[in-house]
Amino acid sequence: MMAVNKIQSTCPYCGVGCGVTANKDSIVGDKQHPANQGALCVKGSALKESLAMPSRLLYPKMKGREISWDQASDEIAFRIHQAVINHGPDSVAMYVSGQILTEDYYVANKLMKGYVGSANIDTNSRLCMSSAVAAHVRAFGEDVVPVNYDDIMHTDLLVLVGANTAWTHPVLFRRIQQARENNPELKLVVIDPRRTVTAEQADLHLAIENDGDVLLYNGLIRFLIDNDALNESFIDASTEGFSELFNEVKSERYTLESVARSLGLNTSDVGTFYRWFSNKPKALTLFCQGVNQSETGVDKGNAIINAHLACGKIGKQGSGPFSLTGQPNAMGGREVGGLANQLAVHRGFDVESVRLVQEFWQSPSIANKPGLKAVDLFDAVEAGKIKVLWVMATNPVVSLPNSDQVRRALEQCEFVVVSDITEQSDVAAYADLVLPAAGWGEKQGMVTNSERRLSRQRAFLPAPGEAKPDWWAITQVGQKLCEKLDCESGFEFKSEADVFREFAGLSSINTHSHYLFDLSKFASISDDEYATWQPTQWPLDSEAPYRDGVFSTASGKAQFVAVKALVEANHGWWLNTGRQRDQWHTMTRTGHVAKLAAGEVEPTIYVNKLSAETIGLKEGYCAALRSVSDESDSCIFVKVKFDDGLSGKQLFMSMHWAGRYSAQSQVNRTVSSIVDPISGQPAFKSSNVHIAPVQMQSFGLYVGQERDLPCSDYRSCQVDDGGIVVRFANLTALDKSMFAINQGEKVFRWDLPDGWMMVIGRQTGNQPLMTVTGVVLVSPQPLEQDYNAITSLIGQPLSLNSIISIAGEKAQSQLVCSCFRVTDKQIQNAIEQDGCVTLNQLQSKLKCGSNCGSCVPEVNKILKSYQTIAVSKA
Ligand SMILES: Nc1nc2c(c(=O)[nH]1)N[C@H]1C(S)=C(S)[C@@H](COP(=O)(O)OP(=O)(O)OC[C@H]3O[C@@H](n4cnc5c(=O)[nH]c(N)nc54)[C@H](O)[C@@H]3O)O[C@H]1N2
Ligand SMILES: Nc1nc2c(c(=O)[nH]1)N[C@H]1C(S)=C(S)[C@@H](COP(=O)(O)OP(=O)(O)OC[C@H]3O[C@@H](n4cnc5c(=O)[nH]c(N)nc54)[C@H](O)[C@@H]3O)O[C@H]1N2
Ligand code: SF4
Ligand SMILES: [Mo]
Repeated sequence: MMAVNKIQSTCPYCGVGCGVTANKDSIVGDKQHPANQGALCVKGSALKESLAMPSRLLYPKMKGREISWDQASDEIAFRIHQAVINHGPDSVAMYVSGQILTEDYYVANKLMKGYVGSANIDTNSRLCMSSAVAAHVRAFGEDVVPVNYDDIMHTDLLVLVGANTAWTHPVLFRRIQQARENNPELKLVVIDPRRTVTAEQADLHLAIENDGDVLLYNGLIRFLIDNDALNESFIDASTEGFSELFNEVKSERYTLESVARSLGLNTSDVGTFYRWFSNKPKALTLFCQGVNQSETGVDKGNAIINAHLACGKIGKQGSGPFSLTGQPNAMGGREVGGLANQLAVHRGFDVESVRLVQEFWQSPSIANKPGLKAVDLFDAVEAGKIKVLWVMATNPVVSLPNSDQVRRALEQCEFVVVSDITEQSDVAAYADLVLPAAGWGEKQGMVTNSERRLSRQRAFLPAPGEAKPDWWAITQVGQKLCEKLDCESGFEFKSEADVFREFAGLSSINTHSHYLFDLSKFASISDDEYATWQPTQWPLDSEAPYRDGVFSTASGKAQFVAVKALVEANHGWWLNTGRQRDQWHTMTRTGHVAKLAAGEVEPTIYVNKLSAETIGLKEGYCAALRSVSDESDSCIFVKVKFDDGLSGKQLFMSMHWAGRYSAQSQVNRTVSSIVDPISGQPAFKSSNVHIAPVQMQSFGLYVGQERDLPCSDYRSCQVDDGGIVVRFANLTALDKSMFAINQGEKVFRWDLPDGWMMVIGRQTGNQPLMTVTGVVLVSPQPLEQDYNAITSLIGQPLSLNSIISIAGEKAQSQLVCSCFRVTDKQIQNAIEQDGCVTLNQLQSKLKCGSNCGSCVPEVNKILKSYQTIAVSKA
């Protein structure tokens, strides 16, 4: 039976935009929501645990001192006004996020562009979607994703390019698996230099060279030409610019053999992909950060779109290029105009658009040229050109490239405001003024997902302390700024619904234009209609965009872009970065959830075993990683793990490590800030780096309750049930005396064959035995002890014998299923000893993968490895 007062809301993580039903006791998938029909991935199903967040920011604070909202908004409005008067509008900037709601985004954009009068408002979507946005604008004349999720069920070929969808958009991947079960003829191709869990599921994996995508896709155009497979009637009727592309792909480098050779692939594999794309009646290409986060990100996007245009596989059910959105409201931000190079509602800075927007806003000023893109914006902060910076719902100290530069920039900026839900975000440390934001579950508004569907996030919890929705905070500042500017206030919104109505109203400037984005029908919806809003897709009047073959350009024709492949071979080590299955970005929302923290437990660099051995890297030991570029001399220490899904000199590291979990090993300290020249999106997936083994003298493990530990050269912290697990390593030997003992504690220390151990106990109540509060192990070798076993001792009566035996247990397993904490070892045992041969059998025995299903690909992989052994033995 459904618990009472369940509220329909939307998951705050990825751009799939799954619906949830929630109250304070439970959060489950919403069966009615078209994006997920009840399914949730591991992050979505851990939402309830994530809400119990330590260190919530509760009050506005100015340099550490609590102040009122009135004082805070006074101060911000004053600082903005002074900066504008003394240094001009461009000395003020906002850096916002694809995780704020449409209403937040709308008022932020209005404040900056209409009242400060500068387009220096950029967003972390610059790091995420800006290449795809630019590719859409070049090809279609507007930032439009021309497909729906449901197309997955109606296609014959699915191509995933630079997307580890099984981990990053898991509920959508589940739909892909469903489509394959329904239609065994459906083929799945994955194009990724890494053999990911997603790639392992594919019919064909093309492990291309880094950034080889444009070459591969231009080769496809060449193949279509050579095999008379172009859709000439579509090209003639609905496109322009094919002849330039034709001229480009005439070059010998685009022949099938030449492409395969350059990309290190088999000619037959490339040929298979080309034939499938050409012969299958329908094809969908899903692409994500392996495409966008590149020096040639925009060109890659257009290379993919070119292929769909050349075959006419676009604007039809089951076909089209599908840019997967990263964040829950990256799409809503794009609709509002939250990128520095957009004005509002899909409009740019042409004279007509600037006039229409200002007329609608009746604002005292209007930005009439693009503002600074994220990387340039922080350069300007460092150069002292930005005097007031307001950062909202993003953690740029971790997520921007060359992040030590970002730290320097923030340190010397005159006035930094940070709106966050926690004081522990890395950026909050640099704020002069912090504003407590109401978080997910406490705030409400609209989000738009990858398939252009607007859904509501709804509040089901009270906001703690004086935390307030971000839109409200902006209106407070907006109202006070208007007083100073002596103009009519443009910020008299009483509710989210008020903001949404105005935003929808602004989109009426697109009604009789070639722009598709138009929500003006909702300009006067009632509060009640807004409150009961059900997921709604735009364009409102058709099933999907461009079904009539008419695009958003002035001519109505889609544009081919004659993209050129790079001819650079990289001979050094290169660093690919991205996501882990169970963490969200900079860990502020997921690092404290024990079941999500158990996936990747420390900052790890993945490397092919053979390549590693050539330079003396050993598994479990530390490596030193640094950028080869001159701009950064930061070096980070990381743990080495072998991964045979990486070849050659490719390294992989996750982007997540940050803050209390491991600020010192945060990967972007070594990622250089090379960007795509058109979109300004950083090339996070291909930094040139140095890597070398580093000789640590001691390795340590602490399991127990929070406490101060000695400084370490390498250190990470994993939150586990009932305590923390700290892993550390030092360039010098660690002595027992370096561990401080707190009052009331008793400590037992003794030597082990290889190192030493320390158990910390405390007398609780009138228990006869002490209770274990912590265990420290230190050794000159990497520790392989099973932290799970040690964790089980914490809080138990102190018995030295059991501690010694448990501390000797070696960990040999890797967590596979986070929901039920099932390891690979347990799955192997179930196969070997209990004879499980199918997923169903494993699930009835261990439950693995039977809750959210995110680990099913990994479970299947283990099953498959046994089937392979069986086949090869037969
Ligand atoms: N678990 C989890 N899920 C998330 C997020 C999260 O933090 N955690 N974040 C969300 C967000 S904001 C985003 S943007 C998405 C990102 O989702 P994805 O883009 O799917 O994830 P990434 O791991 O960033 O990178 C995808 C793949 O690009 C590959 N790649 C690298 N270089 C190249 C190349 O030159 N060519 C090609 N073809 N591929 C290349 C990498 O090997 C990697 O496997 O995930 C969303 N979902
Ligand atoms: N090396 C490398 N770097 C990358 C990437 C990569 O693949 N590799 N990917 C890039 C991509 S695609 C992305 S999207 C970015 C993401 O990077 P960020 O946006 O920097 O990461 P988050 O951790 O999501 O930051 C969100 C912040 O907002 C806070 N917050 C949460 N809810 C609210 C709220 O309601 N209001 C307010 N005001 N604050 C809130 C959180 O506590 C957190 O501090 O990272 C980019 N950086
Ligand atoms: S796939 Fe997972 S993270 Fe993404 S919206 Fe759905 S439940 Fe949330
Ligand atoms: Mo993203």
